[in-house]
Amino acid sequence: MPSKIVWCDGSEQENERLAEEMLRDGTFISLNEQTYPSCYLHRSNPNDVARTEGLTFICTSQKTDAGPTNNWMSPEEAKAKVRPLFEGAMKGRTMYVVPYILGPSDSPYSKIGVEITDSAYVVANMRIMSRMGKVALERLGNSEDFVPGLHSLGDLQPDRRFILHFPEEKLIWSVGSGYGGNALLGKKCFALRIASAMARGQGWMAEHMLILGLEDPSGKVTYMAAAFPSACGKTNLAMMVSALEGQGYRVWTIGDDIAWMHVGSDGTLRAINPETGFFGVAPGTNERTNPNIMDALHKNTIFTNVALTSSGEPWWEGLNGTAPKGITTWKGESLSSKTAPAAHPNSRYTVPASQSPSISSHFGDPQGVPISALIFGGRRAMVAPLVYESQNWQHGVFVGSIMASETTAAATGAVGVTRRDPMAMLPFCGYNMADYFAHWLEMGAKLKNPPRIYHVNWFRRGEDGKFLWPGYGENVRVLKWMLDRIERRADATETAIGNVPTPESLTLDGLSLSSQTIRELLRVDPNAWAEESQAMGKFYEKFGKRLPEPLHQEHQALDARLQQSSIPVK
Ligand code: GTP
Ligand code: SPV
Ligand code: MN
Repeated sequence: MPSKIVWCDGSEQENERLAEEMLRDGTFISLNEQTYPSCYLHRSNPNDVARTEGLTFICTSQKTDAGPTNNWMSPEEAKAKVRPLFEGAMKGRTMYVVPYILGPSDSPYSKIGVEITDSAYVVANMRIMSRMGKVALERLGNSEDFVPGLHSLGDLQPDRRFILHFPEEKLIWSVGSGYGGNALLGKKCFALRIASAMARGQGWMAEHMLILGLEDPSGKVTYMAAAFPSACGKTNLAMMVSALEGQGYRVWTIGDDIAWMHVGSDGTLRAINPETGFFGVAPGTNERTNPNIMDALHKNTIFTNVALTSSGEPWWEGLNGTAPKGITTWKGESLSSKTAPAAHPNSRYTVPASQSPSISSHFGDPQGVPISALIFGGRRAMVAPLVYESQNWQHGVFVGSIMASETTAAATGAVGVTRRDPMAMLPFCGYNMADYFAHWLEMGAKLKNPPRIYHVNWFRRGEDGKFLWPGYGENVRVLKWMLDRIERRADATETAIGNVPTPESLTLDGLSLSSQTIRELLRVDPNAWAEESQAMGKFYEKFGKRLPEPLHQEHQALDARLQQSSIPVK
């Protein structure tokens, strides 16, 4: 029952009008017009600051089709429960109709969604994150082939918040949240949860992956896609300024969060980025860690839940030293030991991808880019080495399926708890994860030259608790090793878990790492991995008979290799 309905065309004028309205009603706070033109700060409700995985449901007629890692309700129960929350929810508000394309507008791999929302903030974000408005309606034409998404802020109370997915009818309902992946329905809800279920049926893949191109000194670009869990380094890796630029290695960005991958007519795996913007983590972002985004963030950017300096500029922990005097926290309070941190740990910027100096000339390529390497990774203080290579596709799928990572502020709940997060898709797989593993195995068989599969960990810590690896732009050294492996130039040591670089095979010149640190970074401890293997077994048990047999076999083979290499400790 909205008081007004607005069909969004995505135009500049519409965007300006919405911004003015939001400045008037306090949804937007203007930023310094000299240093941050057309940039705004939004403060979300303090109870609505991250994805809420506990309130996110996959609604399939059979519970087993959602699988043991998803929350489930039957479609009937879900609709009966949540429909009342939508009744009259838009009274006195404007309802926006937001048509959008995921993927390049001329790509055969792109898909259309229509989000209905009562949040102007959501509209402004969707305009940056997708090809929104007229362009989408034009592509849709008379077709009914689009994914409808119904969104309302409701009353923003967590006990009346639900993020519902109906993969069988390709439908999304979201109520009670205005934040990120809960509310920008094109992102996690469509481009990952609904799309992963569609992709399974149609023989393609929708993954929580960045896409980058690594240029070598000859100018050749090799494309890689990497799945790390939320707030574990995708944006930073995708946009890095390479520490080996002097040697001719550069990184180009195609995407920072989601990859849709198809088998091309030439039998290669081709990836497109369904999005057009970056919804990135602000804390920790600075001139050293991500100079490209720092460059991009100075215009046309929406900041959410960052702090505000007295000169009207955005600020967050890890930007530059300690908080400047007179700063206002993300909640609008003055900063003190009681109100710290100044920026919410999951504060974010929404910025057009085109504004990054690192954007690839193939960003909008309708055919996507050919992927030569897939990379899995997590945040592990211990156990996982800097990098290792799987033996083949099946082993690589096993490596992805047993990924684990420490939880971050990107979702509500405890931070720093190690959990299994297969392929970084635990919160995003729209169907039974055992079937998802089977789909991965099947995709390998369809590829003429399947990409090599790697695992990385930038977050291993030393005895002093500090990160052993400098990370960020230095991560290019690990990408270069992968490239050298693909081109059969680099050595590796076979271990129980996979191939680990020999210290000499890594390009480490210009880095002052002791040989002891390098050894520690690359160390595979059979005892620690034996424990890890038990945890994998427990995780696999959840799936019962549905778990594909090849993964059981890979797990047994790992155990056998570990037994050979370990010195038993009592
Ligand atoms: P989502 O947008 O939530 O999917 O996250 P993401 O995977 O894109 O994570 P992002 O690149 O935004 O990084 C999240 C946090 O990890 C930031 O605070 C970064 O500063 C930090 N980080 C990223 N890369 C590295 C790295 O190589 N080393 C270390 N130590 N920290 C990193
Ligand atoms: C993530 O949590 O993985 C994100 C941010 O990319 S959100 O869009 O809020 O899900
Ligand atoms: Mn993400």
